[in-house]
Amino acid sequence: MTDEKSLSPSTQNSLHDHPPGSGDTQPENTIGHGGELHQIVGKDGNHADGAAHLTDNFGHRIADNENSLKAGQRGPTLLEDFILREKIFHFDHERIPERIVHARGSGAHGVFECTKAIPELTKASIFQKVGNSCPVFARFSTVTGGAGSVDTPRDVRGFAVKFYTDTGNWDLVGNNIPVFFIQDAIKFPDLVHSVKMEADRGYPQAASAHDTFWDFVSLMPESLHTVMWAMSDRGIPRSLRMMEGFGVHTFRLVNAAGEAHFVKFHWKPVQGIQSLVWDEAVKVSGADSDYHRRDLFESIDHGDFPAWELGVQVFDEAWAKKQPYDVLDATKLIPEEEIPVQIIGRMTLNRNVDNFFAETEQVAFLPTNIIPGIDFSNDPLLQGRLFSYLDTQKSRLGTTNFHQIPVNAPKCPFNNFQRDGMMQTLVPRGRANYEPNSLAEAGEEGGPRECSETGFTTFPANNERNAPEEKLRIRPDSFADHYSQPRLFYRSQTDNEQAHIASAFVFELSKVQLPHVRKRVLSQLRNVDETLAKRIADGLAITLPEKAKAAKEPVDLGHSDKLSIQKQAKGDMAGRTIGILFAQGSDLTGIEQLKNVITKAGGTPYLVAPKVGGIPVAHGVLKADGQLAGSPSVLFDAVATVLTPDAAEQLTHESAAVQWLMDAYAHCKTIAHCKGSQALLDKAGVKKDKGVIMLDELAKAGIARHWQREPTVRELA
Ligand code: HDD
Repeated sequence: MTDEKSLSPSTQNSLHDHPPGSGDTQPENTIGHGGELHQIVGKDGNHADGAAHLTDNFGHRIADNENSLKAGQRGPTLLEDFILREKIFHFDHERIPERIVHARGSGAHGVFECTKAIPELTKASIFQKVGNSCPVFARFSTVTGGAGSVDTPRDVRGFAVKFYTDTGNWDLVGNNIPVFFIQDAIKFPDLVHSVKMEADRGYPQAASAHDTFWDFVSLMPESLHTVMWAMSDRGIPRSLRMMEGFGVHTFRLVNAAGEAHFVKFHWKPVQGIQSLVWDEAVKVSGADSDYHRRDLFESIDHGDFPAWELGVQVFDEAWAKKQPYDVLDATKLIPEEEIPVQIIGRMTLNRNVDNFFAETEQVAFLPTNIIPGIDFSNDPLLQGRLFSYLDTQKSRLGTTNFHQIPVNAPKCPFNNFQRDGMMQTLVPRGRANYEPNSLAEAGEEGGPRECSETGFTTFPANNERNAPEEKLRIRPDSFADHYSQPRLFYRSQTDNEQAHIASAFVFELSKVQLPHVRKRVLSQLRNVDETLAKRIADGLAITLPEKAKAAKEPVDLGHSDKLSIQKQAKGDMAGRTIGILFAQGSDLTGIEQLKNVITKAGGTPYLVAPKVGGIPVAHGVLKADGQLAGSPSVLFDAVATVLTPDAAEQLTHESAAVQWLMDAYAHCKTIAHCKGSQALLDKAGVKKDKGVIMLDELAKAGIARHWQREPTVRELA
């Protein structure tokens, strides 16, 4: 145990004593308590096999964990059984309120490293020198569904990162989409109520395809831009590792001289961006409802650490004023062609959580967690968020002391005169719990003091754009153009991506029961792009309604290639999983060679067979990683078949095998096969194209999706 007397005031409140970058929160098998750490597993008295003694919460050893205390052989259970009561009492209270949004999430620890120093832009200590680093905790989430919902609905994804810097925690609480549905925080409860399950019927879960969401967005044209993104392939990411992240709002960077620039934050996945196709997302939900969570956990577990580059778009007030949109409007993005993204750092997630509840569930992100050198802007959405998050943590975590939970505590010293409260775990000493005090003059500990040089100071900005004095409940005119940027987004997509967007609208609106809502969506979309509106109307077999009156007529903003996933696609195998189907008699050497090719390229081979326990192959016995019916091809980025003609023929009578290839083909995946597999390919309707290749061509061909195949396998809107 730590010698209490030797603790300095600053270390008294520090729950952690690890160097930045270690990614650690606590030594193994310890719990934080009173500012010190107590070992759960004592050195003495362990069982012979090394296991610790089972105790109750107060350290009393338990002799029997199988039977409650009863009056006689078959008599009633006794109230005096404190062991039973404590166990059930604790269990009854295991759940805490789930997040009202972003309830379903997956998190991991890692490290952030500065790769480009920007002292001219910010005094934030982390960006002063290349190589400066700090631990991070990242949590990715869906927005709409409950904590137990599936990973692959069409939805925006949360992308929240907590940087434990040496000047305090900085939380960048963003999404995988650079814009947001609403401009003013006062509309957030309405937005969320409309998209979550409908209030009377309690469904649909984790889906926007229902009346109330489309009713709301059709009445709020400002939401159209984010709706376009959500209807695009961005709304169904292949993996949490393969999506971009955005801070969304315009923030400020402030340098040591007190000069400020506006900034937008971007996360660029080193793994590349990749999405599912809708049919695949639907099937993945059934095949593996934890698809994203498992993928993140396993990639970290295997040492294939996901990484993102942190980028910034920096601009000043003068540039901002010249734009046809307002940079304080969170429904607008700044095209990268206008202001390029400069890469300044890299985040690597390298450690899975030890305990999901303690870390991923209890992590509390606060946009108010900001560090000297970074500041807010007057974006009215951001301003509302600055209230909301602190509030929600109190209701989720039950106490104002949620900052003491290890995943939330800063890794630098923290000291103040905030005291007491529920679940207080710190034990401050002395009587200095107020300030100013002169106790130090009497030789007592006087506690911490403010520091005007190093402390956080707010950038003394003018009220951007608006006259300062009046109190107004208004939307500025500069927020009035709701259509130009959705148009820019739509027109920047490939033909095939545009078809996906149109089909997504058709799907969602086909689930809408209220005909006037469908019509209103279309009347809004006519302002974005007439051809898109027409495609959707055709897909729904309804007539195009009148165009909605625009608050401000849209302008043509051209194209931005960075808004398209397919224009930035990476075809390599790194970080991807390739399913290999084999059966009795398959060529073991061929399978081994294939596995080598895949592993060498940084991919993961996954063996699939009709039976898992080991089947005879030429020459040997081979165990599969997954059984055919439980490992559909939607779980893989590409597939390969190594089959004898006899086995292929036999599998033509197995619907799971036929479906395996049919889906891979319909989802435009690479299919590598041997000659022996032909019968199965034929049965599945797989036709030769650039993506249907022989096994030995895989290394060279890579595993990009073959979108030119799509019109032959699917009728898109
Ligand atoms: Fe929010 C959670 C992202 C607007 C109120 N939000 C939450 C999370 C993310 C975002 C990633 C999950 C954090 C985690 O993993 O624990 N939210 C955003 C973005 C927004 C946004 C990118 C717009 C640009 N949010 C927003 C507004 C409000 C909230 C306007 C309220 C006025 N958000 C919340 C919340 C949550 C939350 C209710 C639920 C759980 C939590 O905070 O910790 O306070």
